[in-house]
Amino acid sequence: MKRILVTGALGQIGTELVAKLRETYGTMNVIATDIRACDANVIEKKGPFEVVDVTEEAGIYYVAAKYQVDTIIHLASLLSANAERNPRLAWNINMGGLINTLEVARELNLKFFTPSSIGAFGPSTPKNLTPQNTFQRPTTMYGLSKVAGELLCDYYFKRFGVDTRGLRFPGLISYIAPPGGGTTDYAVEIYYHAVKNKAYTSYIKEGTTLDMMYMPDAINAIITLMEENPEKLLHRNAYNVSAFSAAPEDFAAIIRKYIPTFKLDYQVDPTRQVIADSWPNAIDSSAAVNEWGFRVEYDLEKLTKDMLEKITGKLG
Ligand code: AKB
Repeated sequence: MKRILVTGALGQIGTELVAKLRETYGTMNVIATDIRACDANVIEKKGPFEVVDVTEEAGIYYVAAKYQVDTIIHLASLLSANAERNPRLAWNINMGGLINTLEVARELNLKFFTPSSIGAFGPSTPKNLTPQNTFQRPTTMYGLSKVAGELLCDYYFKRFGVDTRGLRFPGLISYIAPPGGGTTDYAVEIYYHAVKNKAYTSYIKEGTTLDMMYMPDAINAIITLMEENPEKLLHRNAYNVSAFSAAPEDFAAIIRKYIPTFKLDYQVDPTRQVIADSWPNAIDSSAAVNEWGFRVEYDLEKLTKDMLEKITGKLG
């Protein structure tokens, strides 16, 4: 990767990914794009930024050609809970945006990355040590857009030779930009509420275990995968990747090491609980480990210490 266009750059992943890519490849070589312009945003102030609506192919093509990029990292998408609220819009953005960016990658001969998700699995998928290749019959609009997206990326690779790559991300935890409309957002909220109120009401019920990862490990995984020799990538578009599995009470137990009076209670949101129940408990990341050396630095303990420190600093 030498010059990279990022869609959805103002989102949870994009904000941190753009900063890291600029540090690694040079500020002017990373073109941040998003559907919204945001004057106050640090991304815009520190390097190239363009407003791009991924449902319009011409706009993506124009920016990719203008900056002569060699890679597209396509992040713009609706997350699971928002997609359930607006299924038609989710289809248009998640599938329309993906095929448009893939077309631009095909036309301009660009490398391509887009994230899939544990949401690409469904109730018939084995819940524990979920294999790399297994049943994928998700029951959510988000999930089916992710499975279709994995297949579409396979198709563009096989049919047109586009160098597509992707990861099935778990819930991503971070303190810089908030997640927007996901099922796993509670795993971020719990830390903010712990610092501010020493209490959190979880919309996901006790005992619901899901895969998670800290953002620095997710960013590192994207860059490592994109830099890998393509011949090693047998499962190029949809590697299972996870750092650990945890339920809400597991987060609370570690938070109490730092905030002993922290209180967790529950008020379950049926929509997001149904989504969470349809996802695996713990996926198997061994294909990513074996094919391109996927590894993580943060487990739940280390992540919790860092999140609490950073949020305490941020909130003053
Ligand atoms: C969501 O909850 O929708 C996302 C995901 C796991 O893909 N964080």
